[in-house]
Amino acid sequence: MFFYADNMMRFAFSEQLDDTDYEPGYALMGIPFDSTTSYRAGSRYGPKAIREASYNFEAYNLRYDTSLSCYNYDIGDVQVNYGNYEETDYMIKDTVLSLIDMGLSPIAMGGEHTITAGVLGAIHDYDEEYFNDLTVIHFDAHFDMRDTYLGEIYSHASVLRRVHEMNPKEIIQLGIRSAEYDEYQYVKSQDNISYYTSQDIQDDKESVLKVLEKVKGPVYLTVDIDVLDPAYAPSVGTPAPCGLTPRDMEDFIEVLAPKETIGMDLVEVSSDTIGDSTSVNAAKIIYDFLCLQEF
Ligand SMILES: [Mn+2]
Repeated sequence: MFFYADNMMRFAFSEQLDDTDYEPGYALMGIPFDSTTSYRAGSRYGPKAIREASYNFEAYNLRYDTSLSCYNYDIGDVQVNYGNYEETDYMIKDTVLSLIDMGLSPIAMGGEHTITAGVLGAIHDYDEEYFNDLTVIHFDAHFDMRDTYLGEIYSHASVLRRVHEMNPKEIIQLGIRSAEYDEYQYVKSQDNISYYTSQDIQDDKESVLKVLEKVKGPVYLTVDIDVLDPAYAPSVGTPAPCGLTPRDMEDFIEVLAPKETIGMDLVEVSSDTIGDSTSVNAAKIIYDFLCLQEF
């Protein structure tokens, strides 16, 4: 009898994709690119760390009283070109476009936050009109709205600016607590960007949840794990104190996951030890998201 027959190279509960015999669902992929990281590097190991940590959870989800039952496939890691995001962006887009063609929604495991530009870029290139109706929900300690960072157009600190330039319907930023003055002015000057700081959420989470409940149409989630307090997620590219708790994330995912979610990413995990709380909390967010999917 097999007591434990899973493949640790895949996310727990996922299947291997057989492209001649599969059902529409989610496709998990690692994107181990971390070349523009400015402080704690190492998110290239994020996909490995998240997959390893995912084996801590059980198929029944007590918090939501449901079991993980949706179709989801772990297709492995996207080939990246270290040191060259433009080239990497092309490879991410090519992969995600192929998945969309197959009726599979992407769940990307970073890697640094820059990779979100590739995943959302593919959704944008696939159907621009559809993209214009998309709400991007962005969990992060930082706005990531700089025009450029250290001379780079594509950077973890400017990725949401690149996403905003693609013209989604709306961007809602949650857990923000660190900013550069110019990007803060930019965010405030845009009608279709709103933000809630970690203090706003601590003071009145219920009204933020009510805002999210009202979101209609397609939704994409981008989760920078540094949105959590460093007490829960210390191994990140750019840690910032006074962040959210894992319980806050459970509450947000409960409201967001059942919407028309066309994909998500979880980025900036740079765990370098087994059992690091950063990767455990990252895996938990993806696990919770999948538990609340019905197809
Ligand atoms: Mn970020």
